[in-house]
Amino acid sequence: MNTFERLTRIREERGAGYLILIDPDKIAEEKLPGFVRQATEAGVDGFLVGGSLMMTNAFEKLLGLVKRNTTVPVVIFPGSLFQVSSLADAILFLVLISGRNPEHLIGNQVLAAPIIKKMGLESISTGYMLIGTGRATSAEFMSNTKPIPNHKPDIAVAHALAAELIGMKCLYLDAGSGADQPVSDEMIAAIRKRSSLPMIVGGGIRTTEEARRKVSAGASFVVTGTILEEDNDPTMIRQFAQTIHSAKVGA
Ligand code: 1GP
Repeated sequence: MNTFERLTRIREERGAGYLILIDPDKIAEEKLPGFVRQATEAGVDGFLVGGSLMMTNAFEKLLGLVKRNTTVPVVIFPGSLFQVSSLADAILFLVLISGRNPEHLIGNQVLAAPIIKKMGLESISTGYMLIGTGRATSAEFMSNTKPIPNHKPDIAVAHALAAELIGMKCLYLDAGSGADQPVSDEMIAAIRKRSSLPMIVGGGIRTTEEARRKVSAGASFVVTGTILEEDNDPTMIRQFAQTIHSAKVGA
């Protein structure tokens, strides 16, 4: 079973899945193995590894540490061409569809594709949408794109449908790491009404109640990063996992 099939099975069996984003810049190397083991025991369904700005030169080393300390899927969430490695189970092959920057629509993909192919790394074609919910985020600044306004669900729906018709396998709605507010429930619900593509939702999710609402609106996977960097308490991870797995799934 490949990683996409494993993630699909999680969605089928648990309704929705819980993913933790590990930004290699934000966690100390010595804390990483213990954190990953605790999160795995606490019920996380997978790890995303990456960041829109990478100040460390130890991306691959840290990715290897994550991989060696867990049994759940480890998927690269690449912020740049430097974040490609065969140590992961798969990579989200992102196309930044909310933007109109050709480098993130096709330029970087052309540069990365031959390398990913040669590595034999599983690639999950993902329509990535940045949603603007407040102050500018690193992802917005670094990608040099304008996010979709959070109060414009119809624009997001049109982008999601375009991704589906192009043949992408997955959507990622991201308010950006550390965003003031998460993606609105209305936007998630509007997309879910029109598309059955798996939908990853992240950025600015700080409470279990917010995570529950995202699943009820139609998110297939909820991502948290910043909240655990601020307080990496395994009890909190367990609560997020339980809430996401028991939430009523939006249709
Ligand atoms: C960002 O969706 C992720 O790409 C996670 O966001 O760090 O705000 O939880 P946070």
